Amino acid sequence: MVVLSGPTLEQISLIRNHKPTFCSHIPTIDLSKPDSKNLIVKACEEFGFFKVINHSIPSEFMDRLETQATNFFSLPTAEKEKVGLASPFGYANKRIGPNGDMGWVEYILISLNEKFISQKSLDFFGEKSETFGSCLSDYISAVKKLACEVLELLAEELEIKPRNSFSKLLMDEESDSVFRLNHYQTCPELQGLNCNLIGFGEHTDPQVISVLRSNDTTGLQISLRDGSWVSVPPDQSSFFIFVGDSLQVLTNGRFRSVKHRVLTNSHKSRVSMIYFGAPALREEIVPLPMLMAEGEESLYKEFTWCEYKNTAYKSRLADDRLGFFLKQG
Ligand code: GA4
Repeated sequence: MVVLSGPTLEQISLIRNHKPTFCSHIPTIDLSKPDSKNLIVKACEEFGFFKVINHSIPSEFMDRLETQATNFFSLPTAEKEKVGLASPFGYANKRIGPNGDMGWVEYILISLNEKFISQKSLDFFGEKSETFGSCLSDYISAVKKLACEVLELLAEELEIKPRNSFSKLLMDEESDSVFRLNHYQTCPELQGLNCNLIGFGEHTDPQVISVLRSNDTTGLQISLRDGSWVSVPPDQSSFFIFVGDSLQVLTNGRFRSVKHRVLTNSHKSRVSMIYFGAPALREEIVPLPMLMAEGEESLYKEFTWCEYKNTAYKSRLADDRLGFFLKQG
């Protein structure tokens, strides 16, 4: 029997004798190739997930931010807490969201919504840490552009006009997008025990689209249509894209918001950076009329991003949040 000490460790789920199945067929989109549009649509329908290569974002952007993040996470706790304690924005260790979810992860969550950016994080990333601030803004502008490019390719392939029908949601000045830096430390107490802690429990992302980049450490898993979990081989030079709940609704269920989770690696810590592209709070999340066949009805009740986000923050990580908005059920 595995005996773990410490009150917080006991609250974090553990997977024993976990033998990861590596997914050999993660859809991979080469953005330099013209046939990518068609493959992106297929990947969004089948997996709600894909990997992007040849994306033209300079690797320095990723490397510089990773170095800044690693330096930040190696600071003493009291220093890290100066960013402000996450509620939801700021720094937190193990606590995820407001409803009791726990994971073996420490993170910084940053609002990109100009109206809500907290003064504390501005002080921290702006004045006190100019380099961190500038690495963050270079990186975020680049991944936001990538997210928009992907959304525009999707719109073209689906023959949605104008081609910015999805991307304009992220480009809106009041877009409520979020950025997250996660640090999954190794857990010394588990070394040699053939166990993995849940770093970030299973969930779908509520937003439109998420763009993830991690260092070269395993841990990310996605859930396939049959409910099985597969591990995603890490690739620090590529980006991984997730369809979020809002994009599932905008396509009336044609695209799949993918369930994913992160297990900790007992030998090597993992650092990931994720951009969550979201609409403005006032935006209605309804299927695009151009995607609806004649007589087709929306599968979902009408809601704004603000309403969906409020529901998300009342839910537990693993809840089926879209289920609350299904017309039938
Ligand atoms: C999951 C996706 C993003 O990381 C996030 C998370 C948010 C949080 O960590 O504050 C939530 C989670 C996420 C969904 C349900 C609620 C809210 C934690 C949680 C239990 C920033 C987001 O937007 O939703």
